[in-house]
Amino acid sequence: MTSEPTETSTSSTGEITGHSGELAVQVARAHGVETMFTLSGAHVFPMYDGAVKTQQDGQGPAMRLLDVRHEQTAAFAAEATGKLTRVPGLAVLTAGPGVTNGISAIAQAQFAGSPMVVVGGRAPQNRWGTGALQELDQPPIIAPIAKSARTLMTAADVAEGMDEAFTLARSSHRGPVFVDIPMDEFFNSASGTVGAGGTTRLEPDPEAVRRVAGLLAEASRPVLILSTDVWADGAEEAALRFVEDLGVPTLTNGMGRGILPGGHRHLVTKARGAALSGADLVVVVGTPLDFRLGYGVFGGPDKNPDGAFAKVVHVADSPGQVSGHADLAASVAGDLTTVLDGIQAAIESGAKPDWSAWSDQLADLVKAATARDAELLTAEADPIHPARIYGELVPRLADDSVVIGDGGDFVSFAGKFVEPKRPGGWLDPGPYGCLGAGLGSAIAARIARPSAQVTLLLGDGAAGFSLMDVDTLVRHDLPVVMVMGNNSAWGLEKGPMQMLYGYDVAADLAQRTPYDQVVTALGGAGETVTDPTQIGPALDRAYASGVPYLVNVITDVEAAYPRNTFGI
Ligand SMILES: Cc1ncc(C[n+]2csc(CCOP(=O)(O)OP(=O)(O)O)c2C)c(N)n1
Ligand SMILES: [Mg+2]
Repeated sequence: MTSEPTETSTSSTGEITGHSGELAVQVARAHGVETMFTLSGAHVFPMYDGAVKTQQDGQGPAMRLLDVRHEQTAAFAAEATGKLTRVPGLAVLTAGPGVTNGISAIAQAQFAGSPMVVVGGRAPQNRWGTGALQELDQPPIIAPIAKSARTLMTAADVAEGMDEAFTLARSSHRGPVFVDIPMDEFFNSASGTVGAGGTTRLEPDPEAVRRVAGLLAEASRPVLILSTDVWADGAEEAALRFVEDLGVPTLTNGMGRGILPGGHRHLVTKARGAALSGADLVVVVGTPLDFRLGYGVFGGPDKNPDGAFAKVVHVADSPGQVSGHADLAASVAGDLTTVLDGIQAAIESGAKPDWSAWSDQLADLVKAATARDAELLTAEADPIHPARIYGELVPRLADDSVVIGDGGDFVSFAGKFVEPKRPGGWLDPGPYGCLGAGLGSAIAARIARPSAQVTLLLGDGAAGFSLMDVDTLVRHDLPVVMVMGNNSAWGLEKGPMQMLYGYDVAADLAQRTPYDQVVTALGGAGETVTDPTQIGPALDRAYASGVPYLVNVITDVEAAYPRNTFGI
């Protein structure tokens, strides 16, 4: 394909003129976007032409076109890019089915607060209502699962509309923004201004900050929870300072994992139950008080010898995120670095609290749990216990590793055993829990962190949603190591159904399928492993291969993840 740079396209900031695709791409570039994830459709061709022109104009980083095999992969790749880079990911989806195929990822971005912009194609306005191909009014479908969803009706609306979309997506509380552009207007030209690409930051109420500091200073057994928005808001350094200087026992989850590197003395994730049951104050930073956190109720008569519930403080990046259902002792909303630094300064201006007895008690429990884990991690059972895979994988993970989980029980085991060394490298399904994000996330990670080790953990069930996009890894030369826990079942559904009914249906998959051969057929490589002692050598071959490589480990379907909640 050839495309001449037009004289009308100008630098990445300032006045620009061009067709809607050029305008939209220039705005995206001004916001720091470097990759467009897409699957071809004529409705969005101008976006491709806009990208090609950036590859020729020498005015800044070119917009890379990354074409995939299913729009869900494009949208999940954009979502993961938002999570990893903290710059909105960009997915470009063709009209109608292209857009509807991206909906799960948009919903996931809304649940996880991931900054992303989705540009949809749209049937031409000059034919609207007469039955053009794929004529679907998309914004009303997407509005409930996005920060904003609207049509940029004319080419003259595109530059400003796109700037608003990116600014909104990347401002607290982050999330997905959808725009579509009618096809006739997509090809039309107009002028517009491209700015430097900004964001907005919210100042917290100083009085609220002081109140939280007061509660923390008075607490005897506090626990801090650091989660996704701490990373998304760029507050990971403030959070680490806060924990180390004050000595507060801390749990991490979501993208917050790694803020305290695995093994850190104040990280008590392995004593989570005891920490949350025994705490007299739980300070939750950067995540909703949802099912993963017992809806914000900690302690109480069945958990705690003195029967007391913990006081709960909710710290959020924006007022709309503060829990409306939990019984809160205090809350504060705003830029999380400012909030954490403010609380710390207020505490340090008084007598320094001493939580060392509580902290030591939890540290002993962490030690005991680590010793218990060691047994599972070295299990020699045949068929292989999924934990053994992590026994082999964890020592091989690099400090800069990006670890992506797409699956059920197999990924829950990862949550238990993998403790990242740095923040921003752990991508799990999060509160939306959508299977199928795997290949899109892996593509995004390989691009966002070109020199990092990238590992995708796949359940055999989850793999079915996106494995064809190994083709994308191969075509774009994106080596990723995929590790599959293949229990020949939808394990996370089989176990609970057995528990509820004493039998299960619709939970078995074909037995011991050699999915590595699928990857090989698509141009990658891989192998099947059935002997626990062979997992390590297979992983070494995978990391050394330099190609998309699937280590397909056949595991024991009976080795279900021990869980006591179904997430409701
Ligand atoms: C899109 C989607 N469909 C269905 C589910 C329900 N679900 C959650 S976990 C799970 C089983 C996953 O199986 P697999 O990936 O093989 O992992 P395993 O639990 O066997 O380790 C299913 C079907 C879901 N979360 N997302
Ligand atoms: Mg499975």
